[in-house]
Amino acid sequence: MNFKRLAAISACGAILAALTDPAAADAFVEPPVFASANGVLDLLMIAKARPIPALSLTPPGGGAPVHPTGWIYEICQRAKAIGNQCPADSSTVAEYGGVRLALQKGDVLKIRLVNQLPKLDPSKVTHAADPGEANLPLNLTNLHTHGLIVEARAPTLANPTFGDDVFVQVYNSANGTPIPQTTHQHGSIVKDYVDYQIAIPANHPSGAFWFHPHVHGLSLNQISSGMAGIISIGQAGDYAAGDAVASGFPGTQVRHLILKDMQVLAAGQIGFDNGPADVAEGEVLNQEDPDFCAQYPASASEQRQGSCPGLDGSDDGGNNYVGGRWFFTVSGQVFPTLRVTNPDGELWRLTNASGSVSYDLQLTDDWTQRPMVMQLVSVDGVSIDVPPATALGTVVQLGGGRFKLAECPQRLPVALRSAFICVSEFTMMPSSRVELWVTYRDPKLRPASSPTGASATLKTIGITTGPAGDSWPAIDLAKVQFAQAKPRALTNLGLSILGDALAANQTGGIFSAPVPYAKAAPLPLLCKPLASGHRRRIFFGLVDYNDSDSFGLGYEEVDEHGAVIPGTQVPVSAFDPSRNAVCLPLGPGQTPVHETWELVNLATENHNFHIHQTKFRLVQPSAASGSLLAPKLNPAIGAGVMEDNVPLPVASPNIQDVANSQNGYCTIEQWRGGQCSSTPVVVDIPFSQLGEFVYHCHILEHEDGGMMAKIQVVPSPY
Ligand SMILES: [Cu+2]
Repeated sequence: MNFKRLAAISACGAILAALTDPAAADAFVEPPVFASANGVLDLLMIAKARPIPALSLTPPGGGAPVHPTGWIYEICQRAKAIGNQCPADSSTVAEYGGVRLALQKGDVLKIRLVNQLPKLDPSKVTHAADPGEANLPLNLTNLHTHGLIVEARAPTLANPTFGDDVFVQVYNSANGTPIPQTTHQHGSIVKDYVDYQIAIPANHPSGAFWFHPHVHGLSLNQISSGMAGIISIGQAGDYAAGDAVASGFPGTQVRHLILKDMQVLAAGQIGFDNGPADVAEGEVLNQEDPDFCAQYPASASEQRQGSCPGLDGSDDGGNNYVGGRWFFTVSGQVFPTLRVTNPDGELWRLTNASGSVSYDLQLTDDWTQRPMVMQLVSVDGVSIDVPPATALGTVVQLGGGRFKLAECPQRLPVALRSAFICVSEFTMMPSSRVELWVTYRDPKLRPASSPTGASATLKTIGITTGPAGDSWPAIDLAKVQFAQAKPRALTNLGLSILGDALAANQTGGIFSAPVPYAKAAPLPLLCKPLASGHRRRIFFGLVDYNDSDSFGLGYEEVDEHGAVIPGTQVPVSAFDPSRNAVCLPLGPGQTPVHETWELVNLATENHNFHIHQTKFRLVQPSAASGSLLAPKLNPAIGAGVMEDNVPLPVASPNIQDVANSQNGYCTIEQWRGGQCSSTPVVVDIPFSQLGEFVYHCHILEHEDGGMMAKIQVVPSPY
């Protein structure tokens, strides 16, 4: 009784909000698409500053709203460009929300990236005093194709373009000349523009990936200012079909939800790492502060539709953000409305393109206030392969503990390759992607026609990343209206998934087949295969536990009994691009090589491990060979879930020092001595792409702060 009354009030509230809040009427618009043709997508992308009309701040004294100036990509087809400029017509896109680059397997992605970013106020640049980082105020940039399994190719005389190489630095010469750095030089320095040529392997998985800048020290600034877009390879129909009709799920029913956030300041004075500095009305705080807003609304009357109000944190030693606003957009829109009208539902591709924010997402039914159930289709761009007999606990482990599983409707007596995996909540740390099939469901969770007025709210319910971590706010991100009246044509209970996670590991798949472009070459000095049975162990910690910003990674190699190999140990150290933390060759005949890595979190805050140019699988060293968690993947059993980023659970110290005097971080010695317990996350990583690349924490505050290391994969000598 009470329940129904509450529901009525809340539905009424929603209608009121729709009438009074013009943003609520905003129908969701798909990101603009640049699609390849005849095997090539050739673009000009100009990184530049631009006001964002969708975001506005009303000055406290009234007056015209102020739009923050973000950094965006102006993009056009290269064939239409005039030199390094895009034409001033509708074929040029320059949106904050991000575009989608639609590619097919076997395509070549060509991008000329031009840097026209503004020079930065050195007093507001955080890492410019770090080794080798004196040039950061010049706002150099570059590009990384996150999640793509492609070569990290450096230029040669024969081909002066770059592959997916994060070590190139593009300077805007209008901002001044970079000062040569004697230490930690990050790689090639180029002026004004750079040409990328990224070949997508013919056996690359279909799915959802993204691109963003990757300059060490400025990644957070540039991504939180808006610089990111998404990449799709192939079609959703390549791996997903309705369970009623065996034809691919239509691309017209796929939505691309790019999650970005931006902290917009009111005029005043803000404390930066280098001290206090004046900020203008509408200025963007591109070193994000998790304490910009209160984590939860102060009262039930505080509506957080796509934003939250700045908080006065000065009593706790923080900044006063009153008058400012923290925006959380979906593909560039503040609290858009998604109308789900097709009776067979929609496939949602979500990308966390925020710099440091973690989201804990739910789709909450507006009547019942309960999380709705959605079918999990892919994780980090690769469709899952979970055979029906898989235990649910195993599924959670495979997904890195990111999902809250929900009951699924009974599966039909048909031979679906992958079980229905249903989720009601999913955590997305920075860079994470997920694909979900969304449709209205009846109380038995079966897909059903939606009653008139059925709606839901896509929201992040707020998440704290451990005792020493950050508190990310609760925000309503989008309104969802269901109008699914007609009979379903493709689906009975869900989508049938033929996961690329499996295909990638089968004969001919990218993690199985010889690497076509790799040619035998002598091994460089200090580069050798990891001995059979050995594992690499990576520590996530602080270089100096007295300094909470001194993020770094440590390293050691262990044998099959867990004993550390003498001479391999590297203490927790900040990123040094001049030295390889890891170097390995491909296998004989230029075949992909699998390695087992142990990821040890020394912190009482979560980190988010990410590695370039590949995907990995969570494993359990003790799992039986018939399990999806077995250290060695058996394609006859299944491939489970392949990820490119995974949250690392927090350490639990049993000594007070860690919280009291070590900024919440254990030392390697304390972990080894048992004063700090932290169960390693163990992953099986296939290496199939050559080049110099990185692994790092994808919380960009941590990455920019040094929690990154370099790895090189070279050809096999035979
Ligand atoms: Cu981290």
